[in-house]
Amino acid sequence: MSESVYKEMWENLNLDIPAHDGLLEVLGKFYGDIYLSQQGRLKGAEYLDFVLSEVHGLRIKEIMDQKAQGKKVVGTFCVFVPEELTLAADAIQVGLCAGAEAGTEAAEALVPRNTCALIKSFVGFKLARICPFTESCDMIVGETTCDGKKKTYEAFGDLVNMHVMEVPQQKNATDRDMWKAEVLRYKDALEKLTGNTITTEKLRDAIRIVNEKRRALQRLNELRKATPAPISGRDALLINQISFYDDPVRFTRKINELCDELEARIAEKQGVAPEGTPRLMLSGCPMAVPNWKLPYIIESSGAVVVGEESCIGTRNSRDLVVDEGDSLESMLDAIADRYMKIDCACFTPNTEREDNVETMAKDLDVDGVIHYALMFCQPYAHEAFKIDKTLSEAGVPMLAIETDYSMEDVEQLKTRVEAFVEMIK
Ligand code: BJ8
Repeated sequence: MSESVYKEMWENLNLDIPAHDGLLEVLGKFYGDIYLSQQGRLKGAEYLDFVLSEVHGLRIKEIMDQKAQGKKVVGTFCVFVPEELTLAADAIQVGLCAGAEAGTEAAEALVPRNTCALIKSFVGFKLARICPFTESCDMIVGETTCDGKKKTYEAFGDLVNMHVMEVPQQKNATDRDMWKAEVLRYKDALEKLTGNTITTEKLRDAIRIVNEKRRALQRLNELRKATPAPISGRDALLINQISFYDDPVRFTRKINELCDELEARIAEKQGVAPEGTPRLMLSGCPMAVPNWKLPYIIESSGAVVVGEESCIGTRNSRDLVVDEGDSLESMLDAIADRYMKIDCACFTPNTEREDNVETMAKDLDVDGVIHYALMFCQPYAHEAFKIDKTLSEAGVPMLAIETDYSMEDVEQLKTRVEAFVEMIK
């Protein structure tokens, strides 16, 4: 990324330029070590490399150009925010990554120290002024999922223009009614922000765009059932991460091209790791860019990751909005229903997740599951016990890991992962 070309844009976004330069340098090195060092990558991975190399450059420029034409930008932290509505309001939706340690000291003046790394990261990125996506947002949407997030939004709301969606904790009829009301309240907030009306036609087009994006991700997941594994877990994770901030139509086209290449590779029995390499699945908390630590450790310990049961993974792509166009009211209902199926650990009870993990482990024919919880994340740490029980009854070994974004525990994690891989071989 040519810094001189974009420096003025970053300055206009009020970024802390020296701190931002430092972040890009670390990110570039990290990406080189973890991604560019891989052997036998797909040609389609050039798209991933390009998007990553231009993540704070060309993509931000595109967004700023669209903003100059009157478009609004909406930032999100959670897969509960219906992208269909955002697009139907002619706005741009971006996931705000929150996958790296940044501005931690400043963040800890706003949230307790024993808060998960993801929350500290988005607060830290804002306070340190190093994320051009955050700075380009006209509205940031939070949600009442875990306690850490919902209490943080109270303080975060003093720093940015926030809209908080109330997400139910259970899935009874009354919860669904409340969620539908929240979907409508979000629609109103978008219409107010953009000055645009969400019409039947616009919502129909938006649903189709987002469904197509999810279909491309579903196609990718399907292809990952092949043996030998045709794509690394690292690249597949990156695809899921990019799905949150690249243009959705371009993303869909590129991922479908990449899937064409995967199909050819599978037909020739080619893979990224030899047949017989232990196949592992990740399950748990989302891994936001550039949180590639655990997949890298796993794939340098003699195993390959073939699935991610997470919000930056199948939890975001599993379900489509079933109504692609009858009436505004029926599409809004279909959106409410689709998002109520999300099996986030913030729900109680959350037996769907146990069923989904078991089904996915069987479908992908995995040799084991690594359950990943961020330190201080109560919902996923609790569910690790249930997932372990479900998997052990299904005969699938599981390793539970709790970690954060620091590199201090890499050696210790590597030892545990290597022992697990050895055990399941
Ligand atoms: S739908 S998983 S994206 S809430 S790791 S901040 S839960 S303490 S991220 Fe999530 Fe939406 Fe659920 Fe998905 Fe809290 Fe846990 Fe931190 Fe978390």
